[in-house]
Amino acid sequence: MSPGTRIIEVRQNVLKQNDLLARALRQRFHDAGVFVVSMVSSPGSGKTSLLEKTLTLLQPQFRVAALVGDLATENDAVRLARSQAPVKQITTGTLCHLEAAMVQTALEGWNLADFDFLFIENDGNLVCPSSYDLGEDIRLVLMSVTEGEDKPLKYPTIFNSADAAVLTKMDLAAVVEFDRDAAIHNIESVRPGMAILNVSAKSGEGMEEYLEFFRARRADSAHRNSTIGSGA
Ligand SMILES: Nc1nc2c(ncn2[C@@H]2O[C@H](COP(=O)(O)OP(=O)(O)OP(=O)(O)O)[C@@H](O)[C@H]2O)c(=O)[nH]1
Ligand SMILES: [Mg+2]
Repeated sequence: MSPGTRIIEVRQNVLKQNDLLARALRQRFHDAGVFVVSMVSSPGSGKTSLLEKTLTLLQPQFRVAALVGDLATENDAVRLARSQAPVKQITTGTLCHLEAAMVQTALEGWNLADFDFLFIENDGNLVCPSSYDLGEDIRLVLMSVTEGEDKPLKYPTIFNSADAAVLTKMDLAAVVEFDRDAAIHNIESVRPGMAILNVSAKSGEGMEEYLEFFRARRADSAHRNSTIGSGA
């Protein structure tokens, strides 16, 4: 057996282990009635800014909580905690993504039935998180207007692993001459039919539609679960 083959086997085992844990987590989330949204993007696309606003705006109506991954620092947890929602930081050290086991450990001490929504902000990275299922109901891939319209073409795997794309920092779109049609065309060419939302955490543009997307997807999921539960 060549050394190259051994590396592939180890990686497959790690992924299989993660998939099994993620499946168990997904079942726990469904049993507890919590709708789980994860966010992936390159560093600095605006995940924490958008999530802080999301937690704040959803709270009058819903019970929300968040986990946030970074290689180092508690900075993002400190920012998210300003929303008054329960928040935990996961530091991944040399790893550039979250894994289901990290989520499972971070959830210790929380009663999932206390939450309607759990958000998971992944490490800022457009490559590593794509292969790791975290048991989430939906995965959002964020792309800020300052990154260039070609990111879906350069990083197709992460766009393929996500359920919806969120174009962020829309308040800067004109300044950086963001070509929205080209960005949408590129997303569509990688993942036809993907839901695409436009937001600015700074100006609040698009936030209502963005929040409505979650409310609708959570309601759909609750309906599906009750139909399955009733055997209908
Ligand atoms: N103009 C503008 N700036 C934004 C917006 N959202 C985030 N930013 C800025 O973009 C920078 C990065 O934002 P973060 O929210 O920390 O991004 P992130 O994706 O969480 O970053 P990492 O967790 O490090 O990957 C900060 O300086 C934010 O103030 C926005 O909607 N408009
Ligand atoms: Mg962040």
